[in-house]
Amino acid sequence: MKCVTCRGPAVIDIRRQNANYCVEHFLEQCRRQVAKAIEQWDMIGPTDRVLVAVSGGKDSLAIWDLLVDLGYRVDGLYVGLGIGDYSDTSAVHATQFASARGLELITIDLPTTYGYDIPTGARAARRAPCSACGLSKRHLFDTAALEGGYDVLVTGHNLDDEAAVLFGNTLHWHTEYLGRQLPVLPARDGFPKKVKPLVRLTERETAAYCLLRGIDYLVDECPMAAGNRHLSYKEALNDIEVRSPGAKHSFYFGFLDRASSLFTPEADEDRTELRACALCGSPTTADTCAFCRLVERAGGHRPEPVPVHLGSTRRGSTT
Ligand code: Q46
Ligand code: ZN
Ligand code: ZN
Repeated sequence: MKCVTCRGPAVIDIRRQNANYCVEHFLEQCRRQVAKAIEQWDMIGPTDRVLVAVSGGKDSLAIWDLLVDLGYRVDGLYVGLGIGDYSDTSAVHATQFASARGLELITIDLPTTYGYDIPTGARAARRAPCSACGLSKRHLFDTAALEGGYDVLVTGHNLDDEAAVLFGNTLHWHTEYLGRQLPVLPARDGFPKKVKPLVRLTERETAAYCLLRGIDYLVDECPMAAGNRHLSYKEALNDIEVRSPGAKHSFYFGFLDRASSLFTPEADEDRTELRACALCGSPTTADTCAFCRLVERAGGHRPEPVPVHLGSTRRGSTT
């Protein structure tokens, strides 16, 4: 197996590109794909202050590393979800990554600051754990980006994630979500600009990137993910990809090129109804936002929701 660029010994094959790469040229190709996504969708300006949501897993640490390598000013944001050992270990990986590189990491601990953790909060609120978790994270990421004055919020969604979400939304014809499933959402209506610069890389590639860069990420999956529909969509797409390399890529990028704009009017309709949450001021269609309602039903409490910069890599909460 030879590297497509230098003909030296290859360490990885990328079947959808029908190409093999050595270490150096694989890392270069990862950087190139991220740079291409950023340029193609005008994700990040050269002087932007960037906040990346970090879980301690391969994708978020890979994108943090790649963005720093590409010369962007990027701080990290870690949210402790209170999911037992999983959260404790993920915090260690995020913190160690940041401190080893002298990067700034903001941390928010959900149980300490908001008085609930995902497993018990979800049960009390009668929501699926991933639904309560996704809602909490989205709110805390958005708020931290806005309060911290960041120009753009980055998440580590990769091609597998986006293709699986698209698959689920298409399977059930959630057309209102299809209109919003873009790699860039501009800042508007009280939401920060949100971007996904990893959409051109698969999770196998982000794992390989971390391995080759010596990034010590949390390998364990979240214990609450078991039975999650998103995972079964990923598995289904992986089966298709084995037989038809490149299928995931053409499914997702074909959607962006040819179909996504058809659903934009429906997504825009939802936005016309937005007003400020009576409790926290976040944009919502009701009197109070879904996050504030979740906090209440989960038996938590609302603090002053302003994340605090704690200096380089120190941990703490917003209280
Ligand atoms: S952390 Fe949260 Fe994921 Fe765990 S509870 Fe579900 S959404 S699986 S990315
Ligand atoms: Zn090479
Ligand atoms: Zn609210």
